[in-house]
Amino acid sequence: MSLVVFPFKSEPTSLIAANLAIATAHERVSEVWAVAAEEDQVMRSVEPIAVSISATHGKPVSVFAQNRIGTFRSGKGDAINTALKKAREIGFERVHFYDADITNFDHSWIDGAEQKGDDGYEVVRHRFPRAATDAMITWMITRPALAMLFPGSALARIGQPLGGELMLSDRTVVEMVKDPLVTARSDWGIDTVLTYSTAMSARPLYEHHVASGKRHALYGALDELRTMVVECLDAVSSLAGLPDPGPDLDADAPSPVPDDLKRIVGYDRDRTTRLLATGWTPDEIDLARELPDVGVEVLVNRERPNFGFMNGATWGMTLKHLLRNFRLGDPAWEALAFRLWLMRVLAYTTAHASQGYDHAIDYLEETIRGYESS
Ligand code: GDX
Ligand code: MN
Repeated sequence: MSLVVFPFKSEPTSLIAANLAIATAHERVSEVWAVAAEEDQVMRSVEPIAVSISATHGKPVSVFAQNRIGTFRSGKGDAINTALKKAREIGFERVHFYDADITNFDHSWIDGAEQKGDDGYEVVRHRFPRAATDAMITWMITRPALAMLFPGSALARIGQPLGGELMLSDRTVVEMVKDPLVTARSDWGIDTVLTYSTAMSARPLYEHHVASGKRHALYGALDELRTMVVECLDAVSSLAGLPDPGPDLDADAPSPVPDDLKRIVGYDRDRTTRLLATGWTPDEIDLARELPDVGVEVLVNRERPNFGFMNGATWGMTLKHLLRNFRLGDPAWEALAFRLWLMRVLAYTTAHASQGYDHAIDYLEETIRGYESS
């Protein structure tokens, strides 16, 4: 039987409750866990709801706080590792993970993964369309970097390498709990290293397609994503030089994207543009001067927004420089990496996302193929 795990931090209690109830009601699911960031008010508000869902369905539904396991900032990775470790001790046939903020979660997610598990796949990843200006870390950092580091491999083609929605067989759980790359990664880097390590452990991976897309909380100004940007950049650069998992990847065929998803705006462009000028330090300016080719253009941002130059090719070159030189924890590097990513996101939004969903996604896919052969 299967376990379903939701890491949660600050989602509305009603949304967490709805998702816990959906998972608990599924016939394949024998137990559900909600792993809190800490023992706070959110966790206390979920506890009584879990008790009542458990009583309704006659299955254990547990709410507990994550342990300190990794060596990076304590974040989502500690929650995932806490669940993996505990699941390994108890023993479940399969373990599913879902973000707690999904607003269109239903049994089809669990069914899709379970069916492929029945077909023998040990790792099933959910893949789904997202708004053209959502997933900007996936599109601008993780997918390009995986394409550059592992050209021709499954890692260069996985649709949602940062997705928190996946199912692992018990054997895969055992492998992940033993893998220091995974157990160390307590921060936002967890999704990246899990993608890599599961690709190495279970071949081939399966990507299950969720046609309705992933609906979840979106962003205001993109500074809300600053920590995620630098941690995901660090995580993917930590994979440089590691073995390649090979090309095999099985997946559902894509399907038409819902029209309303095509119209969703992922972030606030004006508030994000204002971030380009703020907070430059002498150390960040020095690092920007050393960027290959783009230093002068980048530094214009101290005076006025300037990002049109950050096209796909220029970003590819800049990202390569970041993959080699970026240092997590160094304030100047973190500020510069985040700012460069903002320029890339704004350039893409202005030149491509503005031309409509289908154009934008085709363009993004084409950039990934370009990075793979660069
Ligand atoms: N227990 C715990 N502890 N849960 C956390 C923590 C933490 O420190 N931080 C976040 N979470 C939960 C959160 O409550 C949610 O359920 C899930 O983790 C994902 O967080 P969210 O804020 O919704 O992330 P976002 O911005 O949706 O990012 C997702 O997509 C990114 C991407 O594809 O770009 C998420 O799956 C990221 O891991 C992924 O990088
Ligand atoms: Mn989310």
